[in-house]
Amino acid sequence: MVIEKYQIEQHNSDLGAAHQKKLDYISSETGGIEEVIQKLVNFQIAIPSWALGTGGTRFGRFSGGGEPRNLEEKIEDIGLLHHLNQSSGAISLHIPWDIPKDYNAIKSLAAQKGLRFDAMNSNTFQDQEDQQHSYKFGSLQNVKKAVRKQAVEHNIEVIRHGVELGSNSLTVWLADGSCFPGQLNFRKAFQNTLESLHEIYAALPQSWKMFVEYKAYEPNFYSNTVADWGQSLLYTSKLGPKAFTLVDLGHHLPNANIEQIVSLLLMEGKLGGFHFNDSKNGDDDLTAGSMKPYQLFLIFNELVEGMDAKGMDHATGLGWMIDASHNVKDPLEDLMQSVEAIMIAYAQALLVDRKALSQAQDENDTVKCQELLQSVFRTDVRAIVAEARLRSGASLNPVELYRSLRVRDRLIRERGAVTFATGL
Ligand SMILES: [Mn+2]
Repeated sequence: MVIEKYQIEQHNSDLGAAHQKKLDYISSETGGIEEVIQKLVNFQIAIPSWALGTGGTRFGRFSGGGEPRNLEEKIEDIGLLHHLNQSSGAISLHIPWDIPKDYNAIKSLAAQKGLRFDAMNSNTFQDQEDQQHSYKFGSLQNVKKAVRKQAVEHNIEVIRHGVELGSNSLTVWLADGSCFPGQLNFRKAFQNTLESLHEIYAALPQSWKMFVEYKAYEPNFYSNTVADWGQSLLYTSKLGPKAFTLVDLGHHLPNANIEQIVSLLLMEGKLGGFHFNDSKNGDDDLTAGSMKPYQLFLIFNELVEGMDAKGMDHATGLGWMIDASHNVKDPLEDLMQSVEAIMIAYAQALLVDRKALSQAQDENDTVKCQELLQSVFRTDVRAIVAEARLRSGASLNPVELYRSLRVRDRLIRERGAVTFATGL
């Protein structure tokens, strides 16, 4: 299904007067709004192919109905999303779940929807049917050379698919690790993993980046071979200039100071990309900003400060992606909420008075520092975010329009009530 331009225009016209009132108010209260709007217009967040179906837990999975059944329908869903918000102009594929049958057909479908191909994701955390060796005891870290070789070859195959589609980065997330003390020689596991990553790195095209994503625990519960930012940074430093650390918000132990991690990785020129989500307990894969919006703002505060210090383009300097998938919401509504939360945090971070903050820091004026950050965090910037959408030709209120057009009902009619998206 497609959303027609006139439907968006009608919706925007209905909401236009109320929106303008809010925008006028914030424009009168806050300076520099125009620049913020332009940055928001440019900012795009990639959607992973696996976020379009209802996620699940090891206990169960409940289909929401009308889920995309193949890569074409996943692209169609992200196209709908992008049409509604004009901020989701990229798709991130997972191999082997999303192997295209016809590269040109997939490329032209994505182009029609205004989408580009973001980072490619490899998968060595599951065994596939036709696979010779099992990843039960790890992939790139495995004590058996033949298993490592198979995992390396899979990653190189993922790069090949990405080259065909015009992607320019590979994200490697490993489930490798151990469940029990003594199971693994940590040093050997690290060295095996590094050697395997080197082989994959050697296959990267010139313009490509490799992102090494870390995760504190799960599915392994005693050790993870890329468990934290320090370990990821060790790998990426040893690999070379095309290797970067990727931060997934849900992959930290509770109370980790993610904003500090981001700041230091940026300082080292080793922060490559971001996976947004939110959590209460661990890797909960919840909607970005649904639990800890202040933390999301503080992270963006460091991102903006750190990227500006390096003269980086906010929109293209890092890979931005949502990585969330849970059991209870309509996935498209969930993604719209995530994108909105990210845009709000980004807009607020852009409004921080950097000069005043830096001065207050130099004067050890802790109270002033907090005032400066929290006065921005407590500013309602939703009209600025909506204005950026309006100027891009998107809808003022994507969730409301999505609901009034009964998009999910139409998708269920087209695809069926009990469909399962491929992947998780
Ligand atoms: Mn992730």
